[in-house]
Amino acid sequence: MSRYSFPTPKSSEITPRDVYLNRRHFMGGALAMGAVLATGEVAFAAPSGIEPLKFSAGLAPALTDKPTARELATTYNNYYEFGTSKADPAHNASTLKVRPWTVEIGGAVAKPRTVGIEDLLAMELEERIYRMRCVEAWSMVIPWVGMSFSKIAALVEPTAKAKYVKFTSAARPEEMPGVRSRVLDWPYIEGLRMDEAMHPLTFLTLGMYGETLPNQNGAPVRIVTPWKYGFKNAKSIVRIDFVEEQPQTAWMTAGASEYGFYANVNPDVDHPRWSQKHERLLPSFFASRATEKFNGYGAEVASLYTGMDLAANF
Ligand SMILES: Nc1nc2c(c(=O)[nH]1)N[C@H]1C(S)=C(S)[C@@H](COP(=O)(O)O)O[C@H]1N2
Ligand SMILES: [Mo]
Repeated sequence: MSRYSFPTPKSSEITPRDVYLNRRHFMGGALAMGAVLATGEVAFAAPSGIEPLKFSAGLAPALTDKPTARELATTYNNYYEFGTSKADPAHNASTLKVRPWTVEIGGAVAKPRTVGIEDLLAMELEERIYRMRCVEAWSMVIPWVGMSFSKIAALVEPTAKAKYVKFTSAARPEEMPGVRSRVLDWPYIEGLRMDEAMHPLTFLTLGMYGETLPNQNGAPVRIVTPWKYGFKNAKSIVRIDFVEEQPQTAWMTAGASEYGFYANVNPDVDHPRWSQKHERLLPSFFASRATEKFNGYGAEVASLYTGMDLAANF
């Protein structure tokens, strides 16, 4: 894995949360939502449960595009447990109880364990600014906070039988209105091949924009693989299993011909119902740009797929 050696962050590079609160943007948002007090200060209700995080800076391939506005990345979401339209999760996800929260990690491992969210938050965190690409042909640039998934694997010591990793999201009808209808086969299941999961870019994500995740973005813990379509990135994870067989994912159950297991971003393989050659980098709904193979992360990940037919294994 030596070709993936990222620079080691110095502790002097700890990024203050203010960097992503981006004063001007923040003030603008607050003015739109809140009231200006007589003192000139802006009063607004902070999103509940969101806390600042400590992390070291940037260990991802550099991007030319600037991060998407936080306001957009937290209000235009896919999270079917809270409804199928893009605005639903931001409206509905406050009912999800993200504390206490544990993740059961098991399967083909020497040391199965239950990890509390506090234990994960106490680990060394870093920020990764990743391009994200939804299968629906829109993209965003998001500053995530978390750690390489391989650190979690190291905790439980996968055995030689571990060929894939299966992620299971929470499915709580009382807290998640979408789970009361059968839009998908709940719980939401996703998976990665072992070498994909262990790739340094694969990110166990606890925060974004310098703070803990908003519920609509998958609080309190989700996975992020930036070279794959967004649906691979299971939100609000409660179980991680190291398994022998390729997991049957929720989207494969919904439509095996439309949503493959690999789901690598690939301009040459169209979705059966639309082209993947172009995408719209939000907030621009009009200017389309060429889709990049592996979402621009080919230098890092293409070697995982040497000799594989990526049209058959879409
Ligand atoms: N549990 C769960 N995880 C999910 C989804 C979902 O509906 N349920 N939607 C996926 C899709 S299609 C996308 S594009 C991303 C969106 O993540 P974001 O809202 O943080 O941008 O989450 C993915 N993870
Ligand atoms: Mo998506």
